[in-house]
Amino acid sequence: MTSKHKKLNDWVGEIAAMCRPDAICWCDGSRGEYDRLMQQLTASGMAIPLAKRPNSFLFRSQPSDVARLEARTYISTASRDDAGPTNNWVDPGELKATMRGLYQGCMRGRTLYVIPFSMGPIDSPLAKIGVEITDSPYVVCNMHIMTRVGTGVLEKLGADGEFIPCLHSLGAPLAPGEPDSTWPCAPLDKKYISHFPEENLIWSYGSGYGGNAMLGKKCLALRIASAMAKREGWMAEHMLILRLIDPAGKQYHIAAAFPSACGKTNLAMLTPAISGWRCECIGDDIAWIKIGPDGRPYAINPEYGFFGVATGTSYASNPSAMDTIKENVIFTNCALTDDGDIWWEGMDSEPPGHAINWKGRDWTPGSKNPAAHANSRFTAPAAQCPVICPDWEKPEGVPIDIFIFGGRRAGVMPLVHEAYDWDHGVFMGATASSETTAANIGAVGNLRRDPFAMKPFCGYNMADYFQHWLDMGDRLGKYAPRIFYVNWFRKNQEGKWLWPGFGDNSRVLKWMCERIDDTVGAVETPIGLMPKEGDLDLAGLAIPATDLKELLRVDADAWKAELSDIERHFGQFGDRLPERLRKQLNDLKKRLG
Ligand code: SAT
Ligand code: MN
Repeated sequence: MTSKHKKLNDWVGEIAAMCRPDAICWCDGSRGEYDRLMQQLTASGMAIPLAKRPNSFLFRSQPSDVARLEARTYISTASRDDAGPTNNWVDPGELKATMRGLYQGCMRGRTLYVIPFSMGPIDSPLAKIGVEITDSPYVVCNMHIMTRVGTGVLEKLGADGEFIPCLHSLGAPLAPGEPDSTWPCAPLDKKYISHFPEENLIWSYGSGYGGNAMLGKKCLALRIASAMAKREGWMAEHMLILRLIDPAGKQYHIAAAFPSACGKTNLAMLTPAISGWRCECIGDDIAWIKIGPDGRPYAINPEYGFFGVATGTSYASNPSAMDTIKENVIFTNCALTDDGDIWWEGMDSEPPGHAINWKGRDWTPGSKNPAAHANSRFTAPAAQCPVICPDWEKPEGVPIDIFIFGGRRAGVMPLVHEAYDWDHGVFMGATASSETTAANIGAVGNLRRDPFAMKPFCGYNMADYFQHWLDMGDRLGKYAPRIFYVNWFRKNQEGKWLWPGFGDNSRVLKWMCERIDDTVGAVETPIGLMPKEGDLDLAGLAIPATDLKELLRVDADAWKAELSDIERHFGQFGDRLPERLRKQLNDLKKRLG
């Protein structure tokens, strides 16, 4: 099969000539196709069917291929400055030459799959079409869940529609008769996740994991889309989208940006601890936002599934996620129990007496190695989420009322503060910070500035991205969402978390809703507007008064110490940093005295 689209057919032909696969398969996105591939993967030992979860499979990656690889991720623009100081850059000509060398014959012994996919509901004016070429059937199955795949996409593409070419190879050709490994991939120094935003092109080589390989997600929907959004006047953000409904039935739509593995999926599927309030999930990772005909910002979730962190997920922390992953799920790097189920640290159940850990070895409780990898994942259809919003596939999206930024900080950052105005909110986003997690290869727990949680995902110069946020605020005017900053992770002297988090986070969201309805006031502090004593709804929550005080304390000395770090952070952008953000920094300095 080929398509009616000459440019697409030519591209597939060109890639096949370079990569030399044994066969070419055009994916139709059907259930039959998924089942066939999973059968093959099971037969070859890569997929382990789970007796306890219908149509669900466990995969174990190679220990070197367990997360995103920021050090091997490139934004390749003609001018280095256009990628900016927060991205790795190599000249496009040079990078393509290197990668072409790697791609030569890289699919020998394998099948080349062509995956036409839509990011966003196919009929949405905000949707974009991509076509991924991959030699990984595991990636095909994940793409089936994470994006809208198949013939409907080719129909929309027609003979000359626009698509974003996404090339992926495991970088592990097979000689005739050579047995395959259960997780083929290339060595670290041969892995590349490359983006050419000036021509909307993605080339990934050598990794089979997550966003390195399912190219619709971080590569297309964030890195390439952010650059397109800048050019076209919309926004591609690393944000969950949720609908909060108050006891009277009033709806509020919230989009929130946190770095990977900081609880986005948990917040997106929140079970409110306050009575009468409900939450519906629209997306857990990415928001595409465009100004609608009425002037308000409308958001869609471009994805079709969740690629959530499994480790730590439990009925206590996220019951909706647990109910989402009962069937039709791909698990990666979880532990396997003797009765054919998965397990990970932090799951409600007692640890199994024996399991096979994510490396495929025997594991018993007390073993010094974890059973599941800290970045173990589930890939599950969004439609299976019990609190999925009935409007989650609305082509025009939902109108956003509130933006939230945040990160994981043991100190300094209070539970919540509100921006004085849009520019101040952009400053909060631009200076957002977090302790690093296992979602990226590298040290865990180091503090880093992660502006708008987009540091690993912004496909152009971050300073220009800041300017884009300022421009969008100017265009939105009175319809600009209010901006808040939260930190669920503040700790006391003993290193214990002060805030219970999870369902109790609804208390903080309620305060935000009351702020936008103007039914509660706020205290003006040097860093922003904060809840007045008694304004946070704490009914039914036994939290010591001293803990609450500490959660809402503005530590002026610690903030003053932050200023030099913010200055250093801004300094890297030189003249490209918008003047309006420099002014915000000076204003903060003045307020801190
Ligand atoms: O980039 S991934 O898709 O592997 C996950 C993440 O970082 O949130
Ligand atoms: Mn993410």
